[in-house]
Amino acid sequence: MERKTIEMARRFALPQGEITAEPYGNGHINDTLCVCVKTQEGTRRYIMQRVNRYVFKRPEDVIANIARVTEYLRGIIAAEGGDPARETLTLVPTADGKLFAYDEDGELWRMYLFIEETISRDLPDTPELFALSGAAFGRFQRQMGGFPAASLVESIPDFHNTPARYAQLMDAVARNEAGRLGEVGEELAFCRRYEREVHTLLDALAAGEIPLRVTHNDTKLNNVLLDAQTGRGVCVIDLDTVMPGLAAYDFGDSIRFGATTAEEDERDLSKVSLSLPMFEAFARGFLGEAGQVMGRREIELLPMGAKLMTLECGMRFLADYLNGDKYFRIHRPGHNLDRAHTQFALVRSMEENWDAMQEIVRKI
Ligand code: ADP
Ligand code: GN1
Ligand code: MG
Repeated sequence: MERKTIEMARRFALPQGEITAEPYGNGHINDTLCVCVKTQEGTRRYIMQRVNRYVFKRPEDVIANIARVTEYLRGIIAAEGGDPARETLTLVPTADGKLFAYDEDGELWRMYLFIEETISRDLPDTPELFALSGAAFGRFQRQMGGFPAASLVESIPDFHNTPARYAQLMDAVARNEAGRLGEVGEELAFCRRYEREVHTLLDALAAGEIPLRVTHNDTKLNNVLLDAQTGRGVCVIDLDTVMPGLAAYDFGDSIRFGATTAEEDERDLSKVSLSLPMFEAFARGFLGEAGQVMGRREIELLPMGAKLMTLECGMRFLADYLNGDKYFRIHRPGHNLDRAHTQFALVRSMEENWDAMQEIVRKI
């Protein structure tokens, strides 16, 4: 593997020097490597990724989206006095000027400049740091405000279409591909209670109450790089799912992952609950940036975004468990079922804190 990845790395336009590569990060989808090149001036680092072709059926479209979005952001960041090489991703071209390379198995690889002196987290350390990540995702949405949304390819159709995700779960139930249906009766009963509520956001869109925007759609805390010194959100990464979407998706997915008291795969469910201080901190950070361009109804629906994104992610983990773990990378048997459990526990906790969540958003 090491030899193969180094051969792959050599296809990109890197400086002269000895190359090493190591697995990197905690993403569930792509294979990520940190590539180091020892040059005469010192070591330079890069992120090289094999794009998951089960998840992304048309990986070249994903690269095209990312190239357009990062180019647009570079212009905005420079105009706002920022540092485009640090505040958005930079694709490294291949020696023959393409933004990706195929290996002999037909898998697509890409490379980014490594953004140095940053950290990424799976749980926020403090509400203050979480507010800074909220500001970064809110800023991303504000900066993308003028981009022609319809010109982006939908890299995964119906990605946050929660009713469609519900239907996919029911389809997985009907197929029972891995023979695990007997184990998940309670979990399914829980999801069925939401059969109507899953429509709330898309109904509001259809009724013209909220707008379609360019959204990131995968706003996990570990998809923003924080400055190692100050904790400021430096760069929003993992742009594979940037597509037309709703503000509530980006807000909600961040809350799902970061405003919880336990990791996404915690087995002790007594540890899982919504943290209201984290919720409030993120909402302040996010609305401080994105609030400038959002409407009243859009803001009101943010708590619903948190609940539906959490439920939806739980349904996706559960469906993947039923399908035999084909989509999300797992590290132990039952991993996707454990992940589904934390999501449903968090939805329950949100129900218990529902009035407080609404009140916090109203107050801000
Ligand atoms: P996945 O889609 O599998 O989640 P990501 O693109 O999020 O893959 O990358 C996985 C991890 O690699 C991130 O959480 C982050 O820690 C790190 N990472 C990704 N891109 C960069 C970059 N340009 N500079 C530094 N670290 C990065
Ligand atoms: C995946 O790629 P990563 O690990 O940042 C997934 C998200 C899920 C998340 C759950 C393309 O995100 O939608 O919310 O796992 N990304 C894709 O942790 O499906
Ligand atoms: Mg990621």
